[in-house]
Amino acid sequence: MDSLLDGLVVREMSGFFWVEVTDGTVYMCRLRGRLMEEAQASDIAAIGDRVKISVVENDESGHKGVIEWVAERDSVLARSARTVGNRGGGDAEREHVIIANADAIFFVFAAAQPTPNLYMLDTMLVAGEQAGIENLVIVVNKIDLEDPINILATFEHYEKIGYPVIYTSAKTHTGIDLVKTILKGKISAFTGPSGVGKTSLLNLLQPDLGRQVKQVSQWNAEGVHTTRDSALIKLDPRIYGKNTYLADTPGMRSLSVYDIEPEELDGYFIDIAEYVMDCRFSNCTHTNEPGCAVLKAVQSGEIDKRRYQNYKRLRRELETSLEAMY
Ligand SMILES: Nc1nc2c(ncn2[C@@H]2O[C@H](COP(=O)(O)OP(=O)(O)O)[C@@H](O)[C@H]2O)c(=O)[nH]1
Ligand SMILES: [Mg+2]
Ligand SMILES: [Zn+2]
Repeated sequence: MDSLLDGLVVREMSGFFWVEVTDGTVYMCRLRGRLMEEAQASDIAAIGDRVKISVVENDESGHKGVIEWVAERDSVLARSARTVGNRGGGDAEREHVIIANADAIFFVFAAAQPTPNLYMLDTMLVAGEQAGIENLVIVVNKIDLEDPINILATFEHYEKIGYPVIYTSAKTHTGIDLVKTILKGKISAFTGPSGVGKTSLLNLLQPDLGRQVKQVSQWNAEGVHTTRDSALIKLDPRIYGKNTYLADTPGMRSLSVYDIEPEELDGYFIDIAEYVMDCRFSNCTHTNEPGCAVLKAVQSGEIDKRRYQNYKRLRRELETSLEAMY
């Protein structure tokens, strides 16, 4: 066999994968059958995967190849998907990869209009922690609409526990350069509720980028998985240098937690996780147990009360959805 080329999956649609190789050529690829033989609990390839391909065609009529090998993933942002045929290995659900190897997620909220939903933010941060994504960045947009004192009262705490917070206004062009700096050389994704200014911000990062990132829904009204088209948009190398990509994938739109046991949730609240080892009982739920180090830290103000309330609320939701399954 000819030598294989190293590449990055930059687009996937209907079982085809577009792979950008080192010299910049994009090959339209399918998966080597051998890769699909075993029952898979996860997608074999997804946007962001680093792969090796063999070349089938490389001339004026086109660039075609076959994905022969997929590298182990550094991070996996996933959601559940219904099993189709035998691909889930018999399980009711399998992992559908929204994006592999993302380096950063920007969680965009508005300082006002709409009022920030911190429960949604905390839930999304849990999803990002579970995915193993290194840079979880909070963007607070529309700072022109709210008193700075109120904005800080809402978001300053996140900086204290270790999440970068960038304050922006797409209207006055504040904070955009900071976002640009973080994007450089990374694979990133934007998410957040509608109306917070994502499209406006993307258009400031690169002309027309907001229109390109559509994040169309991949689920029809019955909740059934429909044909999906996910892509990594290569950002302008003159601004961002080489190897800077922004994800355009429908899965980012409704980012939520999936496949987390209630007992492991505390590990994904990074401020709560620090105290868990000091609880008297190893199965402590941090709600009413004696000797709970988390409760003590909430009472002393070391853990933010709102974060703790959201931990309890999300934990109850995870428990309820488990009960519904059995
Ligand atoms: N005052 C103000 N309005 C903004 C800002 N960013 C976006 N908007 C407005 O908020 C609305 C929603 O913005 P859009 O980019 O479509 O939000 P998306 O739904 O998150 O993509 C539009 O009317 C924008 O003009 C901002 O920083 N300040
Ligand atoms: Mg939009
Ligand atoms: Zn506890």
